[in-house]
Amino acid sequence: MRSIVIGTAGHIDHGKSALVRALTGTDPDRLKEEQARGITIDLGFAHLEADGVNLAFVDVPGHERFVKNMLAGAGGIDLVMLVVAADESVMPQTREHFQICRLLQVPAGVIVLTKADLADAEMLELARIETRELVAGSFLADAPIVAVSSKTGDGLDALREALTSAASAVRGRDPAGPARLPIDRVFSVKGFGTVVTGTLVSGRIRQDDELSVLPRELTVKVRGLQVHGRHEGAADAGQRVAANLGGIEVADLARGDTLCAPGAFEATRRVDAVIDLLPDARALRHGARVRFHHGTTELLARIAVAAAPDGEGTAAEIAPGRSAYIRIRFEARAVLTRGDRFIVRAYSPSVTIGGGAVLDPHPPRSAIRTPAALLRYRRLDAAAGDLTASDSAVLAFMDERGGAGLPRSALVSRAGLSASDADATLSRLAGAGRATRVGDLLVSPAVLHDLSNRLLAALTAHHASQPLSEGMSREEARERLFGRAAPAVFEHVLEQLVSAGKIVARDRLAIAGHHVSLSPEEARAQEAIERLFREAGLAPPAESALPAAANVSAPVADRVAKLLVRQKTLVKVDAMLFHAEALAGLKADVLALKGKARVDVAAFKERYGISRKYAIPLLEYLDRERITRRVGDSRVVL
Ligand SMILES: Nc1nc2c(ncn2[C@@H]2O[C@H](COP(=O)(O)OP(=O)(O)OP(=O)(O)O)[C@@H](O)[C@H]2O)c(=O)[nH]1
Ligand SMILES: [Mg+2]
Repeated sequence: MRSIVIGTAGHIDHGKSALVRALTGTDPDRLKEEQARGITIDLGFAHLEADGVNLAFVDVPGHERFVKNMLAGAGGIDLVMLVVAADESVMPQTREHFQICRLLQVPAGVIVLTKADLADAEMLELARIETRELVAGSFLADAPIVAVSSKTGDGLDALREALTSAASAVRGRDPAGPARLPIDRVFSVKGFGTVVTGTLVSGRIRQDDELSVLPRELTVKVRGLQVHGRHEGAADAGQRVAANLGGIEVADLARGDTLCAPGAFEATRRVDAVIDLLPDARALRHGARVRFHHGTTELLARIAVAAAPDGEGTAAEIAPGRSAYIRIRFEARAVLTRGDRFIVRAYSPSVTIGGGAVLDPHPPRSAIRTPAALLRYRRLDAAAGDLTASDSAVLAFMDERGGAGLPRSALVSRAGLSASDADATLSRLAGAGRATRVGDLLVSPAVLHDLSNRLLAALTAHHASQPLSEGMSREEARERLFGRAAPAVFEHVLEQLVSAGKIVARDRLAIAGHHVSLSPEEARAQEAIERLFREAGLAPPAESALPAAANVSAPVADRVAKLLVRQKTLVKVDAMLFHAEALAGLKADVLALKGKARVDVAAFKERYGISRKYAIPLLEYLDRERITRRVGDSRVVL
């Protein structure tokens, strides 16, 4: 069955709770204090089935001191019943609650003129006119206005009809999104333990699910679920849910916490957003401390004003009725994602001053008042050319990450997409050539292009300055050019360049077709040094003896020796160089002793006619090469 959550809104004493009771038979004022004082203090809940639709009501307090509680209720509603007492007409919290619903982008609603039995035709007409004036140009501009009396029951049938027809036009919430339930109540039920309630604003929760509680970073298990008082195996987005949680005490939870799918959200201290200031609010100063309301949470925060979306005006403050790009810094951790709507109230006196939407829940620590920052805000905020605002934002996040790439998971936790939308977005952007998929990362094609070009240039320069080198080592290339890039991005660039035939990537990286080029002097030295080592066999010369022996300068001897090592003609054993053929011959000779004799240092020295200086490193070399193994003072051949 379809479920719709309907919130009340309106001034104190205008008959919101009486209306909910008249519609559902349930008194939403459940607290003793509420009943004693005849006012609503905290949220109340009731429900009704009409025309095959489940209508869940969230009744809010009208008192100006409890707007905070009203906000905790308004966060998850699909429809608003804007309640105006016919005998009093529009009052301050009628306006404030209406503005809150408008700023939260509640999609639709019904206007109810209550206490019709106390008003004559003229008063009713006046209330009707004033209410129409209030909502002109807003989402409620064409909403039906129904006059009712909760006392006599007049108009209730018409209201039920208006509600079910408005409900049928409401687009359902996304059950494919990540599970997310801002907690509005926590209590314990005898025999069950901890129970939380709230509106499941997206996704699905099943019995036995393991969920996270953010920002506390706790893990809980769903022991049981109730939807509208009935036990269910699962609850879907748009339903009011009571969840019995295992693994947690009542004292460890509070209103404002979020029950959600593990990994889907990351708590944050700082977000970028766009805000609309109410026309009758005071100007909002740069750096102002405010109360930030979102879901069922209230957080203290400071607002840094970046710029107006059109770039006009000063960033020192936001004028009433204007919008602005801002960075919000929270005094505690917030659970937010892109697209989340929020309300901002002045710190003192606490009145609603505006509201807006989160553009980036995890912005980098970058300047926000530069031309580049304004451009970035615009990319995050608005559709551009044939790009939707969401795609444009994903590309902005990707560009910002450079070679590190944007992990696929960020499309959910940062771009606010459902898993299926994230996949569709990836394919769409990659298909259009706007993004490149490298494993699990999304990388800017321009960044990849730039990395390729820089690698080619660096290899060319390397060949020019070190003609004796076969190429740049992978480690050097990675560190110098790909320092902040993901390892997968480095490999991707190499693969692309190799398959395009532009480079050769073996132990070292070289431009395709590169050959080591020796000067005549170096060529002579190479020949001389090689011969020297070949003839010396297992008793080679020290490196310091090479310049004199080959009759070249020390730098040339050094370069050539290194080249011979890279070419594996010479092999380094500890601090000494040996000819590879000498070592190969030694290995074969020692292997031939297998099963016949053990090898000890003295015999080894004698067999090859070498001193201890060579014998010890060579024996250890044989151990490392697994030709021999040391047993006590001698060695066995393996
Ligand atoms: N005559 C008459 N009285 C009504 C009607 N609706 C509500 N009342 C009375 O108006 C008073 C306030 O009603 P509530 O329903 O508590 O008002 P509310 O809007 O919920 O008030 P808060 O929750 O405190 O903001 C109560 O004494 C109700 O009995 C109505 O249709 N006719
Ligand atoms: Mg009430």
